[in-house]
Amino acid sequence: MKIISARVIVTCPGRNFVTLKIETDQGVYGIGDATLNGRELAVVSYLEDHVVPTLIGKDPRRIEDIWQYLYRGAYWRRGPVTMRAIAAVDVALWDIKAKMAGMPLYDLLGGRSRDGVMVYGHANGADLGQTVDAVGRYIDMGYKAIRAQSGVPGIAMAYGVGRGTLHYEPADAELPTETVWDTTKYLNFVPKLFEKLRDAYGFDHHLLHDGHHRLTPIEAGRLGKALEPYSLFWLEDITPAENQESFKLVRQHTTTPLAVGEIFNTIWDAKDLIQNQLIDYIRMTIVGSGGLTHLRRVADFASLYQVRTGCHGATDLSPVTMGTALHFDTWVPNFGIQEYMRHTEETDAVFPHDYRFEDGFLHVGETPGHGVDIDESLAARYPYKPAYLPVARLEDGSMWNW
Ligand code: GCO
Ligand code: MG
Repeated sequence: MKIISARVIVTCPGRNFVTLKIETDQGVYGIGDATLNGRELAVVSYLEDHVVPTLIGKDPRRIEDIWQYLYRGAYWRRGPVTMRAIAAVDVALWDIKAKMAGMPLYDLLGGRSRDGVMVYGHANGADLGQTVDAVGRYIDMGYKAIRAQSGVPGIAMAYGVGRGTLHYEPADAELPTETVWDTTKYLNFVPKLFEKLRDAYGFDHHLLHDGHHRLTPIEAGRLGKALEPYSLFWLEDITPAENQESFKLVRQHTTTPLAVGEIFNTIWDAKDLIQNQLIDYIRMTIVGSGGLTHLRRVADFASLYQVRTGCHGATDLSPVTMGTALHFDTWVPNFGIQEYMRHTEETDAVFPHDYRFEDGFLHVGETPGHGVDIDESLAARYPYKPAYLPVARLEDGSMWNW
């Protein structure tokens, strides 16, 4: 069996997606996601100029060998561009293998560990009252777990606050929008938000919050401690994690569970955090972390330390990543939760898929492979549009973390 072609498809049905389609001499094809929000074309070039030529003629069944070839063979290891390109190839090959086996991907991975995948949705509002209402709407839709982000008094454009009710899309400008950040205002506000949410809805639902890398470790510890009475499912990316050791400081001060990892690319970004039990959930997902081949190693390693998974699932990860992640989630023994930001109808039409939401859970279908396809003629109707994530500055003009 041989790979006869590998093509990169770029489409923008409301937002940009990069997809790799690998075709074989036996008529079976596989699809992988390679989207890197705001830096899409770098991955397109990496794939087209440096990866695709090496794939032609290879045996697509040799997933592990091809992974090692692309990882070791580049000499330059790791990084978001490289690992997304590897992920796209890897997922397309798993898709092919599962189709050849006539199995849904979760079966090939080892079979079901659960009936459904608990997901959390994004509730956000421009102020406290709107956010409380938004959480109520998610409860009405049947969600068991909800992430709450709110506009903060005195901060003009807080992270996580969208314009619509269901679809939040931060990469919306041809050049990065500049936002202004103030930690004091944020720290004074967030505990009030969760106090109100627990007053309004009680303790039966899981509540989550994303700090989006804004705090220093000691500020993160303070916030975690202040939120303890409201029993969060997790506090996410509460401080940057380039220095993994800095989470020791956060941990010393709070029992609020911690989640991190959406910007990690390999196990090396998370090794110290996991083996020192400095986090509770690892947020790496398929597209960001070299595909299934690498992510399942991360999950196995994490299981030794009772760290559970919590795959990143924002809209900048295409339905291909969502579908593949759901197969992974259905199998992985140390599953925690799956993020689920709904894609727009336009995106769903370009990527037909068989996963479905019901009562707070997502369910994979039984289609052989990962169950997500791409409608190429529809995709061609939406050409690439440059779109950047915002940046953040402090009130005095210094650059900060968005
Ligand atoms: C999340 C993330 C996203 C990111 C986005 C960047 O928790 O879902 O923080 O909202 O900001 O993926 O492209
Ligand atoms: Mg996040």
